[in-house]
Order: sequence, then structure tokens, then C-alpha cells
Amino acid sequence: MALDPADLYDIRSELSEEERAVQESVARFTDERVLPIIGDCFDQARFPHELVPEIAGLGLLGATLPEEYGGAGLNSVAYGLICQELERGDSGLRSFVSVQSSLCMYPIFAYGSEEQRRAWLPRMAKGEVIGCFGLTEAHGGSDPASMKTRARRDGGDWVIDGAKMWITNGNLAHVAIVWAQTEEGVQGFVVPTDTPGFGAQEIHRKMSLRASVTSALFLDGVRVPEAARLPGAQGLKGPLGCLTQARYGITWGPIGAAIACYREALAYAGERMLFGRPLAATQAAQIRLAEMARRITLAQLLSLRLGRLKDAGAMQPAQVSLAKWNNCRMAIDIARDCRDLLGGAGITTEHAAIRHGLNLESVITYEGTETVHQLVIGREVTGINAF
Ligand code: TGC
Ligand code: FAD
Repeated sequence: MALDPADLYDIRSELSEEERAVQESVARFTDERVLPIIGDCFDQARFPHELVPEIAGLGLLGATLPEEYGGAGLNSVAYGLICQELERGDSGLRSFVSVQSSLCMYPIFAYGSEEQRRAWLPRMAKGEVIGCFGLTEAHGGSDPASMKTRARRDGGDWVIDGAKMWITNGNLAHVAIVWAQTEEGVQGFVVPTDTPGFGAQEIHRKMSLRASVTSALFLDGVRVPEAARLPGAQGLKGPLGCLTQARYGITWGPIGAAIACYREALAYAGERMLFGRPLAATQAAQIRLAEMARRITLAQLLSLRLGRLKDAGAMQPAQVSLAKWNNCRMAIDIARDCRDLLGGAGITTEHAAIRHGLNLESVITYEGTETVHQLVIGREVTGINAF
């Protein structure tokens, strides 16, 4: 029996019935609702906002959270498959879901009070409330410990001053998870974006993640009550703990982007007649396509193993770093190679490779650059901190 070119090791057979059902339903959504419009969205630099209710209706926001908070109670592998299938459509949609689920709903669930959970999570799961996550600042995203945004106590309130940069969903958000330095170390605040002194400005001229909203946030004397502080987050490990959740999902997402590019190039090479034979009949093209299949297979195995470790409660942040580094590098290389195999046709958004390749420039940078993740592994294996 012929193997599936995008699943040479039959990884699907390793999935439970529920995991397969989740993958199928998101794959259908991507095929029917995302792919027909996403090239235009990217060209027009437009986030497809109209898809949010459907994404919520499919249970993709906060999918791993318990049902009592509006979640779908899915396991981590199912969440990974959601990321993979969404990013097969576009990294922008996966980013939207990553930020909402892992960077906004997760900290409210993990570090929030019961009142905060009940106030925000069910509406966020329905997509009625959109969140953003403000950690990065303009002077150096890789080093969040250098944060300048400050929150100071004023009576029973907190007053926050500072600015954040490169914030996904910034101009869409109804609520921002803002990380600020305080006298007791870094703390997180749940800030409604209509609070006086809060502003968001969209970043334009992006050549990457054009179907996603990216913004700068400004906080000028933003006053919030003590009840807006996340009581369970103390120090930088609060935001870094959220990053571990999001980075886990991001290990899966680029597999989807790579599969989209690879399938497109495979089909194109089979039909493109050059020098009297299909491009796919040349040894050079076959070696390139085989190389893509090899790297996709390894990435699939890595993420599946990581997901099983996560579901067993045994996943370590350094393991996430290795997979984030490997899978982003795998996908960006494959997107570039697919673009080349498409020749001139590969330079327009009629084909997906260049769009995915450009998107992956962000994906390999955000949530820890490739270098940051390499240095995390370097530290793990040598025991020496090189940061
Ligand atoms: P250090 O200051 O030594 O550690 C602070 C505390 O945090 C703990 N920790 C972690 N906990 C959970 N998960 C992780 N990944 C953690 N990494 C560290 C650590 O154990 C320590 O705990 P404690 O109890 O000792 O206080 O910090 P470090 O030296 O470990 O970290 C340095 C470095 C460079 C790795 C870290 O600063 C880093 O990861 N920098 C990159 C910043 C980053 O990734 N920013 C992403 C912003 S959000 C984003 O990009 C969203 S894009 C979303 C989208 O659109 O999809
Ligand atoms: P820098 O940290 O200035 O890095 C510049 C270069 O220096 C990189 O090549 C880096 O690898 C390298 N470098 C860093 N440290 C070292 C070292 N020790 N040794 C050698 N080289 C090093 N942030 C949020 O908080 N929330 C969001 O929602 C969010 N969404 C984003 C969406 C997009 C589209 C993008 C592009 C970014 C987003 N970010 C977000 C910010 C993202 O996390 C940062 O861009 C990223 O962490 C890198 O920070 P920086 O851009 O300041 O680059």
C-alpha cells in the first residue's frame, strides 16, 4: 500500500479517536473556510475577523481548559493538532488561537483568582472577548528581564506605566495580559483595553503575518484595582510559564505550514514539464522532496512525543525549546525550497509557499528566537548559562 507522502510513518495511527476527530474537523475548517480567502487576506493585510465565531464554535479557544470555564477539556496532543491544521491555512490564524488560548486564557486559568476565571474565561472561549499578551518591549524582546514597564501601588489600586511592542491581537483585544515590574518583582495584570490611559497602535508595512494584527501598546497611568492582578504569578517565571504553553503549540504549527508547501510543490513538480519530462522525474527534484518528507516526519515525531510528555506532566521547557527551534527551522527551509521549485510561479500569493515562508520569518523570531532556543539547549547540555 502506498504511504501518505505527508505522513510517511503513519503517525495518524498513533492518535486516539478523539485526537483524529479534532484534527479532521479543523482540517475541514481550514480547507473550506480558510484556504479560499487567505491569499487575499494576506495581500490586503487583513485578519479574517469573520472566522472568529466559527473558530470559537469549533471549541478551538482554550481547548485544553476544563468545560466549566468554557474549554473543551482536550489533551495537549489535540491542541497541537489544532495548531498544525490552522497553520496549514496560515500562521496568522494559529497565532490568533495561540495568543488567545496559551497566552491569555492560560495565565488567567493558571495564575488567576476564581473571580477572574469566571469573569473572563467563558467569554474568551466564545470569542466574545479577545485577548492580547504584552511582554515584549522595544528595547529587547529576547531579554524580558530588562522590562521597563512599571506597576506601582496607589491605595488599593495599581498604576501601570510603560509600552509594549509587537503585540499580536493588540488592536483587536478587549483585554490585555500586561506584565510589569513591581517592587515585588514581575507581576501580571488583566487590563481591559478600554481603561483610560491604555492605547494600541497597529504596526503596518509588515511583510510577514500580514493576515494577523500586530500592535504597539501604550500604558500611561493605567489604573486597575488589586483584583486585576494575577495572584498566582510572581516573577519572570509567570510569563515564561505562559511561553512554554504557547511554544509547545508552535512546535506543531509549522508542521502544518511545511505540509502545505510540500504538498503544493509535490503536485506542481508532478505536472511541470521541463526538458520533456515532469520536474518530479529529475533526481535533483526527488532528492529535495525526499529531504522535505524526512524533515517533516522527524518534526511530527518530535511534537507527538512532546505532546505525550506534556499530557503525562513530564514535559521540560528545554524540550520545548529543542522542538520549537527544530520545527521552525524545518518549515522555513522547506517553504523556501518549495518556493524555488515553483519557479516564477512561486513568487505570488497564488501559491502558498511564499506566504508561508514570509510568515515563518515571524514564527522563527517570536516566542524566543532561534538563537534563544539554541542557547537554552546549550545551557541544558553544558550546565553553563551563556545569556
Ligand atoms: P531566568 O531569569 O533565569 O528565569 C526566571 C524564572 O523563570 C523560570 N523559567 C521558566 N519557567 C517556565 N517556562 C520556561 N520556559 C522558563 N524559562 C525560565 C526559571 O526557572 C526561573 O524560575 P525561578 O523559580 O528560578 O525564579 O530566565 P532564564 O535565564 O531561564 O531565561 C532567559 C531566556 C532568554 C531563556 C528568557 O528570557 C526567554 O525565553 N527569552 C525570550 C523571550 C520570549 O520568548 N518572548 C516571547 C514574547 S511573547 C510572543 O512572542 C508571542 S508571539 C505569539 C503569537 O502570535 O503566536
Ligand atoms: P532582539 O531580542 O533584539 O533580538 C535581535 C537578534 O539578537 C536576534 O537575532 C536574536 O536571536 C539575537 N540575540 C538575542 N540574544 C542573543 C544572545 N544572547 N546571543 C546572540 N544573539 C542574540 N511579544 C509579546 O510579548 N506578545 C506578542 O503577542 C508578540 N507577538 C509578536 C508577533 C510578531 C509578528 C512578532 C514579529 C513578534 C511578536 N512578539 C510578541 C515579540 C517577539 O517575542 C520578539 O520579537 C522576540 O522575542 C525577539 O525580540 P526582539 O524582536 O526585540 O529581538
